Order: sequence, then structure tokens, then C-alpha cells
Amino acid sequence: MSVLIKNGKIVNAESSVEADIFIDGETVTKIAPAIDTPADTVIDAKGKLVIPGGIDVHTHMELPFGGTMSSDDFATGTVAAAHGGTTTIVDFAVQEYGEALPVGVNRWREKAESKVAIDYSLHLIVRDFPQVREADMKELVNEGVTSFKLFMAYPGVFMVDDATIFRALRRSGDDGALICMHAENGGVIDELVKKALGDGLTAPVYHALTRPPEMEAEATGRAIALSEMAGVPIYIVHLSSSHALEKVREARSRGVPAYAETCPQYLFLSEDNYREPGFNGAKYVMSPPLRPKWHQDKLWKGLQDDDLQVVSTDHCPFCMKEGHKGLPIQKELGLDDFSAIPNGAPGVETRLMLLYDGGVRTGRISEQRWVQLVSTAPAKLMGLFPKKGLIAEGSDADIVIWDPNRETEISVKSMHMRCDYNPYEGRKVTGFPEKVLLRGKVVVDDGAFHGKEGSGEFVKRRAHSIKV
Ligand code: DUC
Ligand code: ZN
Ligand code: ZN
Repeated sequence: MSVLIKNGKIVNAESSVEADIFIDGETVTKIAPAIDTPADTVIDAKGKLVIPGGIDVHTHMELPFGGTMSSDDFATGTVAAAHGGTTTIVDFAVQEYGEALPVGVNRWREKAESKVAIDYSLHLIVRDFPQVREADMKELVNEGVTSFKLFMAYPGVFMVDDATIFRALRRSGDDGALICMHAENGGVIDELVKKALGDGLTAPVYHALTRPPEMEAEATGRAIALSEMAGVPIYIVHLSSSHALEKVREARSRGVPAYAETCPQYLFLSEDNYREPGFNGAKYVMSPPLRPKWHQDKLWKGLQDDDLQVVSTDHCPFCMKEGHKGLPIQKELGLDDFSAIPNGAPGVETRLMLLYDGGVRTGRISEQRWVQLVSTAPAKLMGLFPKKGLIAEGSDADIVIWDPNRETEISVKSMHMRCDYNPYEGRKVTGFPEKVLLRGKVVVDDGAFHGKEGSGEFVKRRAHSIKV
């Protein structure tokens, strides 16, 4: 099958050009000013932007967490991602305590295999890294799993100590892996949580007040210091605050290869959301939490200055009410105790439109920077480039035809994520993924899904090659 995309404006991170694209099978084979080769499908992209498919390197599909399971599985979550213009995700597999690292990855691949509707890869959350497991890291790098997440928060659930972090960092340098860090000081946060609950403070807003930005900054600084000592790069996930950004900025200004992502929720929502009436604040309970509004401008500045390189979602939905699509009780587990509210929110479908509307249309970032943040930089940092994250001859034909003028209203009613609320409900955004191609096949066309569950491929990622 062949596809010809005509008259569009191709926007890559490094350049923007009006040209036609010829796709033979799954690959872009030609880009030229005017292509007239006959094709099975011809798409007229006049007035549209033609961008590489979105790459979301931070999702949690069917994650067992907080006494329940995130509500999107690999089918519903990746269909929703496709609707939003994302054609590749990198999800987080979890190692059980005592388990060899490849076992966790294989469990996630089995979950994904028959369901995943877009291409995917996996990081592994490492909970337990004794010496006997160290060789496992190389084995996984050879299989294309080239990044590992460690937690400095959630004691007793995910948290690892500094010695473990340091050993994993050193090992990552030898093996060509990248360590992704959840940077919050879990020990101090636990103390603050106990004190708040002891004082009878149980409402959702206390989730934010017991996870202060100072404790995100402390952990971010510590993670960077440990990575410097180990002589390896580090990638800070879901950075939410000006305080933590300062640590990354300072390290980068010294030439340290510290990288960081932020997420739309930290750019568009704020601590005020926790004060919505009743139990509504639970919708925004995630970690790190939403911050006071003034942090938003600092994060935008970080994106402009390249102190933040990636915008991902940390998509981890839980329903507000029991029974939505047959799902069990989730957010309401914490009706009387904010610390029992499952942490996470939906976002995989809305990332590109929020960042286009709130970033490009407001003049905060250029179209090219937008593409870089949502596709090219994540592809490069996570070893997917130039197969993904770029429209070029030889790259996968993962392409979004973006209508820059179409206005939509974000609503749980029209979205596809398996969750009974949307954190941006009622927000009007301009810019819409009109057609989405996954390896040359149109999987979404004007809001209709034409892809297939199970047709997404596991993508082996390249070993990390950045040297300090
Ligand atoms: N933060 C969340 O909000 N959910 C999943 C895990 C995490 O780190
Ligand atoms: Zn995290
Ligand atoms: Zn996460």
C-alpha cells in the first residue's frame, strides 16, 4: 500500500518545509516539492501541518497501584493516544520484589501484545537491585529496554535507597542505559503525611501540602549529584516545580547532562484545583502534585530555554466513581484520607492539543519547538530516533495531519480514555489531529478510529550513547 500526502507544511524539530511525502508500505520513501507518483491513497494536506507522530515516554497502562489498577489498559489507552496524535508510547513495566528484571518486562509485554493499538516500548521500574541482578540490566538493554525508573518516593512501595540508586547509575553507564528518576523525598513526605492525618487533615488539598516543592528540589539535586558522581546522564521525570527546575538548570549550566520532562498538568493546572468543592480535588491527586500557579511561567521558561527537553503525560487514570465501565472503586478509596487516593490522572489523549493551544498559539513556543518537545526530543533521549520522531526518507511513516484552526472542547464525553472525568473539562482548544498515520496506515480519520488493537509493535530502543 502507498500513501501520498500533498500540499502540507512538514514541521520537523529542525526545519519546516512545504513539500509532498510519499509513503511506500510503512516507511517514508520520498519527500519533494511536488510528487505526482500514483498512490493507493492521496491525502490533501493544504493548510495543515504535517508532523511526526507524538511520542509519549511516560504512561502507566493497567498499573497496579494504590490498592487498585490504573483504569486504561493497553487497548483503551493506546486507542485514546492515537486519537490525540500519539503514535508511540513508552510505558513503565514493574519489577516485583525479588524478581529478575526481565521477568517484569515480559509480564508487561504479555499484557500489551494483543491489545496495543500503536507502537510501544517499555522502561522498567526497578524496586530491588541486589548485586545478583546487576547483569540483568545489560540483558534488557540488548533486548531494547534501555531505560529504568527509580523512585526516591513511596517508601515500602517503590522507593530505593541512595546506595541502590548509585549502583544502578554506575551500572547504567557501563550498559548504555538511562536512569529515569522520580525525584521526591519520600521519607520526609511520609512524616508530613502522618502529621497531617494525625491533625485530622484528610481533604485532597493536603496531598499537595504534604509534598512540598522543596522536597522535590532536594531529591532532584540529590539525584543529579549522584549521577555526577557516577559519571552518567540522568533524566528527571514529571518535574513540577520551579524549585526542582532550578536544580536542573544549575547543573546544565555547568555542562552536566541532566535532562528533564514536565507534563501538561503542571503547565495548565494548579494547586487551586485541589480546593474545588466536595471531593473533586481528588481528580488532581498525582505525584508530584500540582503547584501554586506561579510555577507555570517558570516551567514555560524552562521549556523555552531547553532546561526542560520533553513534555510527556504521566498518564495514570483512576475513576472518581465506582462502576464506570464496570471498574471498581478507585479515587473514592481516599474519601476520608487523602493519602489513600490513588495517585494519577488521565492525559495521554490531550497532550498535543494542550501544548499546541497553550504553547504555539500563545507564542510561548514555535511550531518546531512543539514538535521537538512532544516527539523528536523524547525519540532522541529514549533511543527511538530517527526511526521515530522525524519525518524523513527512511523513517517510519508515523505522521499526524494537524489542523491548526479546528477548535474543540475537551470533555470526557468526546474523549476515549477509560476514565469518568477529564481534568481539563470544558477547556476550548484550537488545533486538532485530523488524520493519524501509524507506519503508513491511517488509524484515525476525523475522529473515527480505523486501527486495530494488537497491531502496535514493540520497538527495540537503542542503547543510550550520551557520554559525560
Ligand atoms: N505518580 C503518579 O501520580 N502516578 C503514578 C506514579 C507516579 O509517580
Ligand atoms: Zn513517578
Ligand atoms: Zn509516572
